[in-house]
Amino acid sequence: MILNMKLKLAFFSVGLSVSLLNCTQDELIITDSEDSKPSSQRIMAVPSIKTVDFNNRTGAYSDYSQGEADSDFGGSVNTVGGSWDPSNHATVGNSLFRVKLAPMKHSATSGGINGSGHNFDLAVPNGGEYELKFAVRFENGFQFGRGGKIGFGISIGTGNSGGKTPPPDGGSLRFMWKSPAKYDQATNKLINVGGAYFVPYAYYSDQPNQYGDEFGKRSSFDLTTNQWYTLYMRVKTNTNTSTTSPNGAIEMRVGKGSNLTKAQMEELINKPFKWTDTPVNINKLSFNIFRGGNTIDWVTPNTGYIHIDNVSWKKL
Ligand SMILES: [Ca+2]
Repeated sequence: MILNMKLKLAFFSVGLSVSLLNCTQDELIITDSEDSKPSSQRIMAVPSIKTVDFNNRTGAYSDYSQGEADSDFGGSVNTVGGSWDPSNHATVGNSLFRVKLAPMKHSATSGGINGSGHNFDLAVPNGGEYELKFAVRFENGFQFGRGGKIGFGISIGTGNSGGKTPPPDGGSLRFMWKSPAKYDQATNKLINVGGAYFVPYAYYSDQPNQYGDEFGKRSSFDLTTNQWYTLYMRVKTNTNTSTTSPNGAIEMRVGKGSNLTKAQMEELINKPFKWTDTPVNINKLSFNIFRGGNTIDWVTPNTGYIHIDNVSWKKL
């Protein structure tokens, strides 16, 4: 149904005849029949199990093209919130993926989420349960500021994010990093600088507030720069709609080190969970790195970089 909606949107947006070359549940390719150049209309799902280590991207950091990313992830990297890499926010090199966070930007300053960082999503084969793991490192000199969205997440049904009203058939799970710091306009400095940490960040039908739920959970350790962390999440969608005995699940783990096993990581949350009022499947992985929040206290004066490595996902 989601693919059908995307198809219809593609028909409207192109305004030309399009041909559907290949359509299975796992793979959907749309091309423009009147000029065959690859375009943003192309939507090809990534495999249901995959590891991406960027070890083919040796040499110094350079712009990460959408085509290179398509090749590495095994499907289309679909832009979110604007075009791919509008201002060199995505680079690859040293066997890593690196995202730049621009100074004085948050999710609602000029350029939106891509003005602050870099964002895309990956269509995955529909499934009731996925797990996902990746490693992150804050580069030397990184100012944690108040926080932001970090790395890969799982999108359920129609998805939801950005403080929008929870739909009956959509949700999402991501990580954020946070700290007590805030940007102070009067002095052009960060104030209340203190220990940074990871939190869960979930949108679901019964969420208590407008923005994502952190469930009162956080990593027990303080984050430092130049240290690898592994982040793990598992989402099982609910097929019943019971609030007292839901048959879905939410699980998130974090740990210090790269490419940790699940057993080596600290459990942030792991419980039966109802994601949506209407049972739906997982159909996308999200990638978000940006600061915010949407108020000035989320920005930082300096440019910052976050490194990503060893991304893996699996349909369970
Ligand atoms: Ca690597």
